[in-house]
Amino acid sequence: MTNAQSLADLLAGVEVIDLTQPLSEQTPVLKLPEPFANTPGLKRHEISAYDDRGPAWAWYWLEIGEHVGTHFDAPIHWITGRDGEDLASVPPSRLVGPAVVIDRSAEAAEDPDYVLTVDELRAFEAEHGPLPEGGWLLLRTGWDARAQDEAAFLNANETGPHTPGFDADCARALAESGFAGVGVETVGTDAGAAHSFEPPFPVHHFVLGAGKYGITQLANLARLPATGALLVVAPLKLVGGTGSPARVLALVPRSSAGDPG
Ligand code: 23J
Ligand code: MN
Repeated sequence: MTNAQSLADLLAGVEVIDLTQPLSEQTPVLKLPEPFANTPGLKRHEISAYDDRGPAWAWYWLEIGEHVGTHFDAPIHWITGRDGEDLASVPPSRLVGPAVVIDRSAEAAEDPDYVLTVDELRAFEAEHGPLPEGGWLLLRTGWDARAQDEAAFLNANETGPHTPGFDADCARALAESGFAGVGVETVGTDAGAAHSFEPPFPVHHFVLGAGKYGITQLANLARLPATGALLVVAPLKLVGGTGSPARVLALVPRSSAGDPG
């Protein structure tokens, strides 16, 4: 490829898959136990709606936590990454990279507390090659099917939330790899029971502590090949931001995109 025209030509062979959940007042948000503070979800306030306040225009101002819906976690979100990047410091080249998809939807359907282990990660790498440098590890669990139903999505009972994720050793191993970040279908990158893991919230602890990133509440991972997709994630360039709702797209060669639905 030698010029811009050839890059445009390449796009003809590419399908763009939206990995973003719709964002609305109904979007489920994380619920941490007492005594921790929780994030507000989305609230919209009308500025004008083609009325006296603005006869030809409609617009709103938003009230929303940084960590709501399909969103990006920056290193400074966690105490282990506090000296790392805020949203505005993330280099744009880190926001585009190859994605690998580990499908554990069958396991998560059997056990909502299913967590990926280092052995399973190594087995995946033996079959598909090592996690790509600067790339993204996406964990498919089938949890996206629950994303419009907060109770089913958070799946909490008297013992707390029960959603799939990674165990602490796997989170540590991920932090030591050359990849850019980890993406999940659940409300956070950590498993629902991860408040009781050692250390607590190990994906946040190790992955953000290593200067890597998280992406949550992904959709449509079933449509991606195990390897070969290119991920584009676009959080706000918020100065001092710890996280942000993001549009997440995957570019997939037309021949390897899975069937919709
Ligand atoms: C704060 C504390 C625990 C967790 C989270 C935030 C998230 O999941 C998040 O959105 O970063 S688990
Ligand atoms: Mn977050």
